[in-house]
Amino acid sequence: MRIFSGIQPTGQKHLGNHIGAIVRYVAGQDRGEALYCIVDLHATTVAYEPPALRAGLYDLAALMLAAGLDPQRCIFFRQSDVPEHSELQWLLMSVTAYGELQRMTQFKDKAGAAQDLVAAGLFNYPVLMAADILLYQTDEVPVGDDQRQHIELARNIAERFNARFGETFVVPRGTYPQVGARIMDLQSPTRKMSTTGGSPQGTVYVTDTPEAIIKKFKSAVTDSGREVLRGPEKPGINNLLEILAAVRGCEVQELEREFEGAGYGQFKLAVGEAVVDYLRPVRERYQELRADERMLEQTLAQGAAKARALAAPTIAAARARMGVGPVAPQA
Ligand code: AQP
Repeated sequence: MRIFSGIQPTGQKHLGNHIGAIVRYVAGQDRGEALYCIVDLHATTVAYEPPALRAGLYDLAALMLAAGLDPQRCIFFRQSDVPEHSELQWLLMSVTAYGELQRMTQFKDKAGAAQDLVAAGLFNYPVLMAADILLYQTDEVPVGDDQRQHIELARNIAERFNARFGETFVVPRGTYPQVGARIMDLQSPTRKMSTTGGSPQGTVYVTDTPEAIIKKFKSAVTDSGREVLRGPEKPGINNLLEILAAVRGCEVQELEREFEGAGYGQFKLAVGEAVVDYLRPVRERYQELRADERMLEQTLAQGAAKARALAAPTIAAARARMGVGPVAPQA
């Protein structure tokens, strides 16, 4: 079974990225042949500064290794080191409808928030994501809930290509965590915790100090009730319950029983402390790994060589079926 997922080297990674994606990447190493890619090309589709992009890449590579990615048990690489991703994106654009891309909610959100230029790359972002996935004949794509629409598009693109040019791609399926598929902003719990659209106090970063984490949880927005129980009118408490369940690996019902009669203040502090304990080993290991950029470069380069070897037959098949380039020599 092949697992693939990509993650952007933008900003610091938050608790949503960690629970919704990174811890599941680590688990995937024991479930199949796993490939994880830092998608630096995706990060160029919105306004950015080149030195910050490179620094963000090292930050993220160190963070993922600190969280438990093991380059001996997965293929860990940088997207731009494997030019087949960009080539396949171009080929797949011939089976992607303009109207489909116009319907992508992430494009609409990000285009709406753009200060000046809305890059064509932002519009075509989901096709590059489809190329990332399809290039490796991926079965499963572990992602957070916000990626459902992009995964559906990747499936449609694969099916359309197979129908038009002949069976070429595995049609992938997205996998979503049972708890923590959409961690919400602590200050605006009806909006997802996000790198670009969140509030500073409502976003918990993996590398935040314990003091900062506790402060953010203590000031988390709740509601006018008193009971630590899930409910339709309680987005703040629902989110905190979900975070604690994900961090402890337990059911929300168990937590409702445990915190029966406890006030919101006590509960918020308990969630903050659990998150501090949960992230502490990652943060400590991160400091060590981040200092060694040479090691990070070497790790990513070795991963890219393995990824290119896996990508070669798929890109050759796509080119041949589309009639692009010379006729492939007969074996
Ligand atoms: N709030 C979230 N809860 C659960 N999972 C989440 N993911 C993102 N936000 C949440 C998942 O994290 C993975 C990496 O996402 P990315 O590469 O898009 O990184 P990002 O740009 O840092 O993600 P953000 O924070 O969501 O950014 P913006 O603000 O740009 O929208 C994906 O699997 C994603 O589902």
